[in-house]
Amino acid sequence: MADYDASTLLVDRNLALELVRVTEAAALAASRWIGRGDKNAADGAAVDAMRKAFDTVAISGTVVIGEGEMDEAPMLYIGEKIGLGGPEVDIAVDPLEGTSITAKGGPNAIATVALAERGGFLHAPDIYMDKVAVGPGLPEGIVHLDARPEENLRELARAKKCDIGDLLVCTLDRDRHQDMIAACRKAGARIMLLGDGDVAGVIAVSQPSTGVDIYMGSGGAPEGVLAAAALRCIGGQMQGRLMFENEEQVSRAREMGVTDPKRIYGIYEMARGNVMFAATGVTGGPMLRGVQRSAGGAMTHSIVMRSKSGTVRYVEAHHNFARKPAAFVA
Ligand code: VTB
Ligand code: MG
Ligand code: MG
Repeated sequence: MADYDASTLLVDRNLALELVRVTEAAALAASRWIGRGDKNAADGAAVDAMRKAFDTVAISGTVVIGEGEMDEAPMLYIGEKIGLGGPEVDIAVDPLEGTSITAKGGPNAIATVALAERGGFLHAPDIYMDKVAVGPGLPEGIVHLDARPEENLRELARAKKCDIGDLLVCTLDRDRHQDMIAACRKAGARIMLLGDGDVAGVIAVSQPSTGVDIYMGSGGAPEGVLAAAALRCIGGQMQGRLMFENEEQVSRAREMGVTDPKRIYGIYEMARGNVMFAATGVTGGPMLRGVQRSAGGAMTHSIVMRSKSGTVRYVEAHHNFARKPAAFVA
């Protein structure tokens, strides 16, 4: 059992549940736009609602993974101070992870937030990150970003005492993954291709109910940090490497504190110290159900967890719009 200080514990615990309110608000707002073909409207609604919800949370937060730079994003931009006042924390947000999926009514869109002590998150620029992740309970270093897909699959199958054909790989359905997908298929593995949403894709490795054994491939770097925060809480291994496309991106990242552009980050280098993670389903997926709207209300399904205790909570909330403050009715 870990030592604890009762007052910090109370703050942490309450904060974790406050975070769910924040992701619920974003998911409820985005849910109005499911399948309506307008991804920007869905995203805007989620950002707006999440920003408002943060005003009621007792933190002195600084956004470090957000919606962009101050001059290009009106809200939740990098460096923005949020919260009612309280412990100094860093915040990573993706108010709607899966804008296109939401616009099409596809699966796996989530509203998500992570929180760390000051300086806890890698300040990931908005570029791609190459990622590999596996679930908890496996020998440390069992998979590696520099290993070929078939090597990672072989090692994973050996550790899980199964055939490669029993393994399910999850990745984004992108042309840039063609060679990796071909290598996995040649090795005999099965693949789940996602339209979008690699935060949920990476987290899936830690959840037996999803059937996913390994995540491979490149996606957004900010999404990589959010996924790392989640795995810090729930267990599992992940490596990430920023994928720079030009010198300008490299120097921009240097300004944000990235000293070695080729570095492979482990999970603790992306999300250090005590972290918390919350997500609410917008559209349904294997981990979270989507928002269900009905007359005068809605049901949301969320996950919230803390690295310190390792407790994972699923929260099913029934919202009664007639009794919610007007500002939070979406
Ligand atoms: C992924 C996915 C996101 O961006 O990170 C992806 O999880 C990466 O970019 O939902 P590409 O779409 O260019 O591959 C999103 O699709 C959007 O943030
Ligand atoms: Mg976003
Ligand atoms: Mg995103």
